[in-house]
Amino acid sequence: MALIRQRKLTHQQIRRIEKQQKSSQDSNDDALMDGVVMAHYGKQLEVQVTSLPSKTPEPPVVEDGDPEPFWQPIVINDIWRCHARTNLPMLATGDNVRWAADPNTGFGRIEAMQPRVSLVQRPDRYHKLKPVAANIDILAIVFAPLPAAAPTLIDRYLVVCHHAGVRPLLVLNKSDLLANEPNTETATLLADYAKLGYDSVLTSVDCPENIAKDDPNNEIARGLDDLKRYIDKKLVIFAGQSGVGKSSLINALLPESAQSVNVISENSQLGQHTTTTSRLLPFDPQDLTQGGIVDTPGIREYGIWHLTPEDIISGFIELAPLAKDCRFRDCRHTKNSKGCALWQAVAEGTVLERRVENLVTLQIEADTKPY
Ligand SMILES: Nc1nc2c(ncn2[C@@H]2O[C@H](COP(=O)(O)OP(=O)(O)OP(=O)(O)O)[C@@H](O)[C@H]2O)c(=O)[nH]1
Ligand SMILES: [Mg+2]
Ligand SMILES: [Zn+2]
Repeated sequence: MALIRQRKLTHQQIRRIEKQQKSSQDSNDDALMDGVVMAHYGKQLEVQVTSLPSKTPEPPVVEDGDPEPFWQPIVINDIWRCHARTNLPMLATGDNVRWAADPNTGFGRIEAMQPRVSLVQRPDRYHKLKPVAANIDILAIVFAPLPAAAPTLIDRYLVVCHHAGVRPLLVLNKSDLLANEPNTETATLLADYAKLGYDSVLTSVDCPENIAKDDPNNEIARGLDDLKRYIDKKLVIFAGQSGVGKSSLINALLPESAQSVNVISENSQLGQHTTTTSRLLPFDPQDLTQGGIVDTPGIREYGIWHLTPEDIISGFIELAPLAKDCRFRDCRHTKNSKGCALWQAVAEGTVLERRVENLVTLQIEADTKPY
């Protein structure tokens, strides 16, 4: 049908239509620019300007005596309140977007989402999967000698990382507590994960005076610098149980200036700062390529209901390749499972018993979905 109708048009008509379509496309494209989603407030988002539109909008000409109309110039690295086109997937902090700013209103409109390199998601309290943060490079799993580390929680985060496409980094904070009273349990825990091939670092925020801070051989004093090196130019999330020092670490890593945010369109009535789920705190607010920290309070209570038992075992990197040797294909890997290759490996001392136990616990949790 379309073909037949097209043939009835003269070549001249077709050319004219194409030209019209192209010019409207061009004027849209001219207004588009790159941006990064910095925070999320329900239907509104904050977007930082990371490139300027190819055609800068001209401010209106004001006649003598006329009141100055509202005009928000588009300036690189400014942050704008935006709405997103309704046909876009749900956007998250860290998303790279194409968007247009309207200087007459001070509001922007997100037109497109760029492909994501990673996506951390979690089920909300209605068990609907929500994006938490996009394009995260590293999830720092923070634990400490006090409150005592929970290996089950660490394993859970490792599964989450594996599934989200994010690299885990184990951070044993409050390492100053180890100096006076070596806590073998916590130190062993870190060593166990390092043996599995995970990156790990010892940190201390409250470095006591008796520890020589500038001694290059002092592992504890060096900790924050090691951490900085790992997360340099990266987008990072901090996760871990309450009281391990996530906020302390974040404060130590971010220069004062990065934490105050300057948001355009405060003139609007919609300036409520309440229900933010996560916010990107850049290491350098003038250059987002330097990376930063995505502060997400919600990540602590991380459910894994959206994952299948297969997803979960693939996050146990040393166990996943063994499972194919279990006698039964539907082996549940519980302690009394006949011919379970994982328990065989435990007996031989090549894998840790607690890892197999955690695997089973998490698989059962994923299998008994609450909905
Ligand atoms: N000794 C010691 N104490 C620390 C260190 N880092 C943090 N703390 C203390 O641990 C307590 C908890 O630190 P926070 O940074 O609030 O912990 P958090 O992980 O953000 O806790 P939530 O916000 O509840 O999840 C505070 O009293 C800090 O002063 C450290 O490296 N060594
Ligand atoms: Mg905190
Ligand atoms: Zn098995």
